[in-house]
Amino acid sequence: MQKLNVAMIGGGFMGKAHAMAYAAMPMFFWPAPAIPVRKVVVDVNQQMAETARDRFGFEEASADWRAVVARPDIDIVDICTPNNSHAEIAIAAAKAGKHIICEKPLARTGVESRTMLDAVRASGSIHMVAFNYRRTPAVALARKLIEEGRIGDILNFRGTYLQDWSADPDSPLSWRFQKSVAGSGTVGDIGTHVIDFARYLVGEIASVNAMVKNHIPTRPRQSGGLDTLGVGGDRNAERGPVDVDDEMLTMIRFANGAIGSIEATRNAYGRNNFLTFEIHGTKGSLAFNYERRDELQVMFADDVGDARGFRTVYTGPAHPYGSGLWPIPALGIGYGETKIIECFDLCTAIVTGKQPSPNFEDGYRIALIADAILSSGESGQWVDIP
Ligand code: SOE
Repeated sequence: MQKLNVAMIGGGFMGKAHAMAYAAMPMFFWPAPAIPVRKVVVDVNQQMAETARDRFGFEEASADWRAVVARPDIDIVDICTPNNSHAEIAIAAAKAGKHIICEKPLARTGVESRTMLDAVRASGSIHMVAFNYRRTPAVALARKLIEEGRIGDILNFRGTYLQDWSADPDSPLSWRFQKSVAGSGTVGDIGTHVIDFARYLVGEIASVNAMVKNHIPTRPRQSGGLDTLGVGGDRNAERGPVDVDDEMLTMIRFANGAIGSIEATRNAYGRNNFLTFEIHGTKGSLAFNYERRDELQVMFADDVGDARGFRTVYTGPAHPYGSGLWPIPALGIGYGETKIIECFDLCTAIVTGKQPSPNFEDGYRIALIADAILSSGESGQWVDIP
């Protein structure tokens, strides 16, 4: 069986998720398309890299991503760093002829994302952007039902992503609140996951009309670059400026005539990973909430009159990716499983030579939509997506 040597750049939250997926993918999907080998992990200094190596089961540790990306024995470069370094690493990896998986959002802006897309087009690499939530089996099932015409023509899409980890105004000023590093706030960080759902399930977005707001203009500065997602820090530290959005709400027009809305905020006390959609079609409806991710709510208009209404389908072996996952519905899908499936799809793409989805083309399109939301938030006007 083919082996694929992985160089993972970044040993934080995403590094943990990706490393687990490399180890677990062949345990779930067998025969595996290929065996990913955790070859080398890179972090900001040698000590952190060695800790990541020991923790995540890599063979080697390095603090020099440029040297690692150029190594002839590396097949896949996996980018798990903050947004401002995605483009530089991806372009170097493409030039070195590597296959690439990059954490989301692809980059800080559409322009920056385009440079990455151009680089992978020129190199012929397989490329993927890690919008993992579409790989939740219930979400993939929704797509299958839509493709089969089971809910008819799509009329609308309502999507939300609500979290509360940044609601405390005294939580630390991490890179996620700095435009120079993150590109944007809620729009790029979590709004893009919903944009990915909208495009995956309904189709291309043609125009947006948005409100975008910052609620907390300063936060206590933190020492070090670690992102603790709202936890810890010195509440009394000198405060620094937040120059990104905390909340977005946009109307959307799809190219196929459907309409919809997307809301996202990380300041919704009580909401943790409230990533949802509801889709109405001419023959039925679908609803999903990631906080209950084993379930897809389904309603078909031709249900008999006295039993009409949403029913709960628990995903299992009968559903997308079901043959590789757990043998009984509702045993439990988690964040880890979405990353395992992502790894399966990446390795399948590499061995078959067929680009996976979402790839850098999708990441670029999503970045253009994010740019349009930010621009509409400033102008108050409808903005067409180029
Ligand atoms: C923080 O909002 C975050 O870690 C996002 O960056 C991830 O994409 C999301 O999956 C979980 O929350």
